[in-house]
Formats: sequence, C-alpha cells, structure tokens
Amino acid sequence: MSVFPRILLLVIFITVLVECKQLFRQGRFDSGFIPPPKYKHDSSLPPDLWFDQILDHFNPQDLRSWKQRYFINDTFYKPGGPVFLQIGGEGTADPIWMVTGACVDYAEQYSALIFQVEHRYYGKSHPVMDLSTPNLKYLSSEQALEDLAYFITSMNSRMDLSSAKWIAFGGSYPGSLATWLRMKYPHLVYASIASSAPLVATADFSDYLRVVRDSLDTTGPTCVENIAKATDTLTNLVQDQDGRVILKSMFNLCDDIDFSNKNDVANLFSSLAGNFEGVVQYNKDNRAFEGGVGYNITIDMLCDIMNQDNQPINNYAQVNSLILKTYSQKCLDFKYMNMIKELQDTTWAGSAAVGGRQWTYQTCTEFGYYQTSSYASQPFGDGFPLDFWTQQCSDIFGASINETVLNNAIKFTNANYGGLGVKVSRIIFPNGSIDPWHALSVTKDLSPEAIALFINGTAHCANMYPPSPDDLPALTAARVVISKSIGAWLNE
Ligand SMILES: *[C@@H]1O[C@H](CO)[C@@H](O)[C@H](O)[C@H]1NC(C)=O
Ligand SMILES: *[C@@H]1O[C@H](CO)[C@@H](O)[C@H](O)[C@H]1NC(C)=O
Ligand SMILES: *[C@@H]1O[C@H](CO)[C@@H](O)[C@H](O)[C@H]1NC(C)=O
Ligand SMILES: *[C@@H]1O[C@H](CO)[C@@H](O)[C@H](O)[C@H]1NC(C)=O
Ligand SMILES: CC(=O)N[C@H]1CO[C@H](CO)[C@@H](O)[C@@H]1O
Repeated sequence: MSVFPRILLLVIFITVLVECKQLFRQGRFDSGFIPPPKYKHDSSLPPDLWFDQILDHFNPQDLRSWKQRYFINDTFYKPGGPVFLQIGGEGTADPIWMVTGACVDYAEQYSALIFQVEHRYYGKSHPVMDLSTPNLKYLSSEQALEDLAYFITSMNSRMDLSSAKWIAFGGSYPGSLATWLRMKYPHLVYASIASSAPLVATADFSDYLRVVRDSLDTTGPTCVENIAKATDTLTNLVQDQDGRVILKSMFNLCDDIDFSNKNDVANLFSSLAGNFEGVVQYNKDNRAFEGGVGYNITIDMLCDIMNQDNQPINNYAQVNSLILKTYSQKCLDFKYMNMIKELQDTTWAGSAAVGGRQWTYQTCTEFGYYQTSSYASQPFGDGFPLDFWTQQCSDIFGASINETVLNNAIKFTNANYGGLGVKVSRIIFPNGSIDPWHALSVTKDLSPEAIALFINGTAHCANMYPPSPDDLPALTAARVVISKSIGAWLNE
C-alpha cells in the first residue's frame, strides 16, 4: 500500500509493502502526486496502448525512438466533439482516470474523446535501458511537452482529428505541463485546466510549511501550538543520550539515533513533519480506491490527537504511530543513507523507479520545490534547511548534479516558462486553500482569459476527483465553473 517516499507531487498508492520506510517525501506519494480516485476496480479499464515516441526532440539527427504508453476512451465521443488530453505526471499513469473523475464527467457532457498519455520515464514508459544518471538526460519537462505535441499531431492525422479542439487536463506537475503546453502550442491545444499547478520553480519552498501551518490552524490555534511544544521537547531530548533512548521507543524508530550524524537528525525531524504534510496535502480528497489506505486520515483527526490532554510530545508520537500503522510500517526509518541508497538504485525493477528517483532528478535539474524548514513561524523546527535537500542531489546522482546545477536550472525554468508571468489564455487554474502547493500557483486571475479558481477548504487537486456527497459547496461550485467554461470555450 502506499508508502510515500521522500519526493514531490502527483500520483498514487503503490502496492509495495516495504518495511521501515519513510512515509512522505517532498509532498509526493510513491507513484506521484495524485492518488487515484475512489472507484471499484473492474475488468473494463481501457487497455495499454503504445505510441512510437521520439527519444530526443531537440536533436533531429538522433533517430532513436521508444514506446510510450497511452490510453483511450471513445465511449462518449461524437465526431466533431473535442478531445480531452489527460497529461501523465511523475508516477505510473492510472487508467482509472479514463473511466471516473471530473474529466470523464465533462467528456460525457461534451461528447469528448479522452486520451491519457503517460509521462516519459514513469510507469511503463521507459525510453532508456535504466535510470543511471547519464541515461536520465532525456528526462525533462521540455522533452515531455514535445512528446505531447508530437502525440497530438500524430493522432490528428492518424484519427482525422485535425479540426477537433484539444483541451489539456493536468493536476500538480501535469497541471504545470497543461499550462506550458497551451502556452507553447496554442495551435494544437485549444484550452487547459491546470489544477494545483506549481508554476514557479524555487529551491527553497519554505512556504509549503507555512500553508501546512495555516491549514492545521483552521481547526483552532492549539494544534499548531502543541506541535511547536512537541518540537521543542524533541529538540531537547535528541541532544541527550537518555533522551535519544526515550525517543527511539516513543517514536518507534528502526535504529538508535546517532546525534553526530546531522543528516539522520534532519531526516528524523523532516519525517515527523511529513506525517502532517501528507495528510494536509490530500485532506478529504475523494481519492481512495477500494482497499486503498490513508485516505481516511484527516487534519481534524491529527489535530484531535495533538489537542489531547497529554504531553504534546506524547501526542506527536501518537500521530506518528497512527501513520506508521496506517501504512503498515513496523518502525520509522529515519536513516539518511537508507533513503539515499534506495534512490541510487538505477534499475527499472527497484522501488525508487516507481518515481522517486526520476522525480528527485527533475527537482535537482529543473524545479527544486524542497519543503525546507526555513519559514520561521511554522511549528516543525528548523532542522531540515535547504542544504539538507540540495546535498541529496549529488549524494544520489553524483557530483555533476550539484547545487550550482540546481540554481542554474531554476533560473532557466522560470525564464523559459515565465513563472507566474506566464502569458496564456483559455485556461483555468483551480487551487485549494489548504493545499500547500497553491503557494506556487496562480491564485489571482492573470487576465480575463486566464482565471484563478480558488477553492476554499480543499486540498491538492480536489476538483479532479469524482464528486462525493461530502464535498464542500465551494468544490461543487468550482466543478460547475470549469464545466461551464469548457462549454463556453467550445462555443467560441
Ligand atoms: C469510458 O468511461 C465510461 C464511464 O466510466 C465507461 O462506462 C466506459 O466503459 C469507458 N469506455 C472505455 C472504452 O473504456
Ligand atoms: C481507515 O480505514 C481503514 C480501512 O477501511 C480502517 O482499517 C482504519 O481503521 C481506518 N482508520 C481510521 C483512523 O479511521
Ligand atoms: C557542479 O557540476 C558541474 C557540472 O555538472 C561542474 O562543472 C562543477 O564543477 C560542479 N561543482 C561542484 C562544486 O562540484
Ligand atoms: C473560507 O471558509 C471559512 C470557513 O468555512 C470561512 O471562515 C472563510 O471566511 C472562507 N474564506 C473565503 C475567502 O471565502
Ligand atoms: C491564499 C490566496 O492566495 N488566496 C487568493 C486566491 O485567489 C482568490 C481569487 O481567486 C483571492 O481572492 C485570494 O486572496
């Protein structure tokens, strides 16, 4: 079931049960940023299809190609109808999104053909033999955008769709891709819905924990206050031999704490913050398929524990136990080198290949997005600053992927795509008020044609899920706005 490794944003619960793993990394589940929606699995999911894709779009002399996976649902399509393109992200593409979720509802309403294209290097879309650092050089958002443009032009001629209006859908990193695809290829992509899309690359994403704090604060001030008290106690105990023995048993740690190992200590603090990050980011999203885990843990539940009449450190430990139990972890593995070793595995069969290694590479070479402890007024301490994150790039990928590379890459990404100055039209940017990622996204209209849709009370990509009777009114209203906008665009 889902173990969240330590990297960023969008996709799923991997059904690998690994003991002693960190649970949440950089805001991302094992398989990516958007866990699958609630749906009863049955045999009628669309089958894998394969597209001959170009390896290096930026070198016309390189004729190598590879097989990219995609899915199609033509049940609702009527000739003359639009084409909805679901953009895959940093995890395995899940065909469940071809039969359920908001995009499918809109497809039924507007007689659309639906495609989903898996992102290169993730899932079953393997452009190269393995994930060695040299082989990762074709992994970038730019290559991914070219994949999509080439896919669209090919399908236009193969399926006679040239006059169809393509609308791109994506949430989280694919939301950014949906934005940039519309910007770069307005003649191929007619409109985009870019949910919870982080458009600004930044190494130090300290605002993440600011929003986590604000989201926990919606339950009242004591939750955050008690976390801060627990962090103080933790900070004191960890400096003391007897204290470390107490912490080991209290937090069910897999190993003794070696205080001289700064990376282990940082990783411990970061993992305990991760218990809250993972819950806040996906709070009450209608996401779990039958048998999925973790979807029923909410902000309210964690804050109820933190507000118990008990020592805050004990409550903090109880939250940790709940998360460990939920993800079937025997103990909390906070050893830095265990995490690094796992992410160094270059095989497609390794657990890091589910997306952890690839996404870490994209953070190191394009986006940063490190959820550091540098924002002062958050309750999780200052124990995992930016250098704790940036060193991971060279520790995992070698000295050639270092902090200089990261800083240059971030400047390039923002210049290349425009950050929040992106010039784009016929696009909606839905965002959730409690989702930490809204801090890097569009929350104010860019223009009358590029609209922010801020959803009060919801988490990451909530609008993409199928409706649920528990949905907040603002979420229901947002889905209607999106649906009506699509209708209006199609009538233009
Ligand atoms: C398309 O989605 C609808 C709605 O879930 C489903 O009934 C239909 O079987 C799907 N079609 C294909 C070809 O998967
Ligand atoms: C969450 O759901 C699972 C499976 O349905 C259940 O075993 C578990 O007790 C639930 N956890 C909480 C905290 O409600
Ligand atoms: C960082 O990597 C670049 C090239 O990948 C290399 O030229 C540079 O010397 C490295 N810097 C350090 C401090 O290792
Ligand atoms: C969001 O909802 C909360 C609680 O329901 C309410 O107090 C707040 O005023 C709302 N904010 C906006 C901007 O509508
Ligand atoms: C937190 C935040 O950025 N909120 C903004 C979201 O977007 C709306 C407009 O759509 C603004 O009014 C909010 O201030």
